[in-house]
Amino acid sequence: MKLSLVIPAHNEETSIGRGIEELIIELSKEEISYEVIVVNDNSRDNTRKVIEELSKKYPGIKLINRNPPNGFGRAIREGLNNVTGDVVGIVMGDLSDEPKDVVRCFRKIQEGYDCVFGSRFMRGSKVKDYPLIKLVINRIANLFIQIMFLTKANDITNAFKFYKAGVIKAVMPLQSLYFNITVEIPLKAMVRGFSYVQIPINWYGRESGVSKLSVRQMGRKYLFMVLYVWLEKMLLADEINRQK
Ligand SMILES: Nc1nc2c(ncn2[C@@H]2O[C@H](COP(=O)(O)OP(=O)(O)O)[C@@H](O)[C@H]2O)c(=O)[nH]1
Ligand SMILES: [Mg+2]
Repeated sequence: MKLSLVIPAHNEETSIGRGIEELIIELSKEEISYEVIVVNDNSRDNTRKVIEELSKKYPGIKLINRNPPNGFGRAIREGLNNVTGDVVGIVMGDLSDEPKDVVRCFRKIQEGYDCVFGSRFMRGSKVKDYPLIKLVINRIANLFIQIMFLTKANDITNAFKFYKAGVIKAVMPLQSLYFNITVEIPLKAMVRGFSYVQIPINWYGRESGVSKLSVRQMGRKYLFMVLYVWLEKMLLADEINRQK
């Protein structure tokens, strides 16, 4: 099974090079065949150069340079449209995720699950330097999602998730332009009946660079996306009832 990693990047020159190199070293050690698709959104710093240099050393790296308008969701979607692997993982470019967790998620998919969700809030997880306000909003938002979708998955808003390639095809077309894509993909996969498991992961707050996620700007977009997929779920349930 080949692993395709999609990494969105916007002004990450200080961390992305080291992050990808550590990731690739771990994947090589585990003898996992891979491609790393970096989707760069018009970074004003040296992100592009850093990736271009690194891809000379590691041909498994593919760089996509997007044209404006920017957007986390737009970038992820473009990355997903270009994957060629059997398993797709979404990983951040700011060193927030651990290479070992990438391998663990990939192994879980190999066990047979359609989706593997990394959770920062389980026994065995470790979270470092998560801003307090974001943390509180995160827990409330995830509780809301858990109630709406009757699920034990308690970190749906976390982008760090892995899918069989067929799941990604089944959730298309995606609508989100921004960070709300982090809820759109897993919720749609759940509603469509794919199997999933969550495993504890470690997460580290960024040591350099600037956070691009503004909860104030994104809150409404997350809410609308959760409601949107919830309505899809209701429609599907209604259709199943009609056929009975
Ligand atoms: N391509 C692209 N990547 C983005 C955009 N916004 C954020 N990212 C990347 O998405 C990842 C997560 O963003 P980050 O700022 O760390 O969010 P936070 O951890 O929630 O504060 C990082 O790798 C960013 O470089 C964007 O508009 N386009
Ligand atoms: Mg981050």
